This record gives sequence, C-alpha cells and structure tokens, in this order.
Amino acid sequence: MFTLYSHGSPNGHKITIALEELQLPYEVHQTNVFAGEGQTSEFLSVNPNGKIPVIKDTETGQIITESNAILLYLANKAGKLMPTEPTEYWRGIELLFFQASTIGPMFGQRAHFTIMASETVPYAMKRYVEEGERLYKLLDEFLMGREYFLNDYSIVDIAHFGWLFTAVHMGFSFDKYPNLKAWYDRVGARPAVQKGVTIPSGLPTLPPRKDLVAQPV
Ligand SMILES: N[C@@H](CCC(=O)N[C@@H](CS)C(=O)NCC(=O)O)C(=O)O
Repeated sequence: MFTLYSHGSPNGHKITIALEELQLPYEVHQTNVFAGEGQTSEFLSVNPNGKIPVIKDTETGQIITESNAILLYLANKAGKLMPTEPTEYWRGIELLFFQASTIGPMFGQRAHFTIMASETVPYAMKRYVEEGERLYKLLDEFLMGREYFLNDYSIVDIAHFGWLFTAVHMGFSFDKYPNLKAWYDRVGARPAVQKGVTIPSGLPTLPPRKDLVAQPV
C-alpha cells in the first residue's frame, strides 16, 4: 500500500498513471503546493524540498521524493514497466535522467514565463519557447521508427507523458512533429493514462498565455 502526496500537475500525474498501470493500491493526500500547502511543517517533514509528488511505502515506511525516482521504485516493486536487459535498462535510465533534468525544467520555465510570471519578460519567453520547440524536435527524433521510447511501453513513456500532457493543456502544440504526436496519441489512449491524469484532480485552468496576448507597441 502506498500513500501518495500529490496535486493535479505534470510530475504528480506521472505517479498516478504508474500506480494505475501497475494496479498498486494507494491513497492520495491532495497537497495543493500552488496554494502553499508544500510549505507547512507537516509536509516539509515528509519532503524538505516542499514539492510533490511524494510516496510513502506503508509496508516498509520508506518515503521517496523526485518523480522519476518514484517511478523507478514502483516499477522495481512490481517487476514491470522497466526492462531488465542491460542495454535497454541503461537506455531507460539515461532517458529518465534526461526527462528529469531537461524536459521537466525547460518546459517548467516555458510555463512560468509564458503563464505564471508576474512580469512580462519577452527575452525569457522567447528563450524557453525556442528551447521547448528544440526539445520537441529531439523527442520526435528519439521516437523515429518506434512506438515507445524503449522497445516496450515503460516508465520512460510515463515520465515524458506527464509533461507533454501539460504542454498540450497550455496550448503548446507539437502536431508538426509526427513521431511525437503519434506516440502521444498512442500513450494517451491507454485507460490507465486517461484515469491517472484525473487524480487527485486534472490540471488547473490557466490564465491567458502572455505570448498570445497582444502586447502594447
Ligand atoms: N524534480 C521534481 C520536481 C517536483 C516539482 O517541481 N513539483 C511541482 C509540481 S509538478 C511542485 O511541487 N511545485 C510547487 C512549488 O514549486 O512550490 C520531481 O520530478 O518530482
């Protein structure tokens, strides 16, 4: 049994998708980090970094933070969704690190400067929108001639889906990248994925994007 601290967000949805795919039992403590609930002393005792997702394995008492570490923990526990053959396993590890260190932070900055920032900073918007497009192209190349990032569907797909789902929600289309679009539709059609992105809630309604609102000249 797992206790999951989460919220409707890209990193949170990775974990609910994996728990649903693996059919592992869990209960959710909805933690609205965007309303300050990540900074309470109770939550900071669970994750000093003040961020979701976090899981507690109630069998062992182990607490894990960092979404891709949680994905690895769950896959390892269930013996599914991560290959064991060494070449494939290490490609999977490489892509999980890539997703956590590059896709998550860069897409996060793009969301921040185009939607959340209290100031309009054209340089930052341009920088992160361009970086997002460059990464779409790279993901499209990774997926050329393949159905999934590894030979079979795995936690690597789940890790990437969390952020691509958010990108679509924010209106950052990747329709012109055919391999990425086909992969997204393939993964998005899975019942566990469709359920996972609704737990504990869907993504929040967002204000208009700054780069789409006409700026005064
Ligand atoms: N590297 C972390 C990032 C976690 C993260 O940034 N979570 C976001 C939600 S997707 C959060 O808690 N944000 C609240 C905040 O930054 O205050 C992971 O992959 O789990």
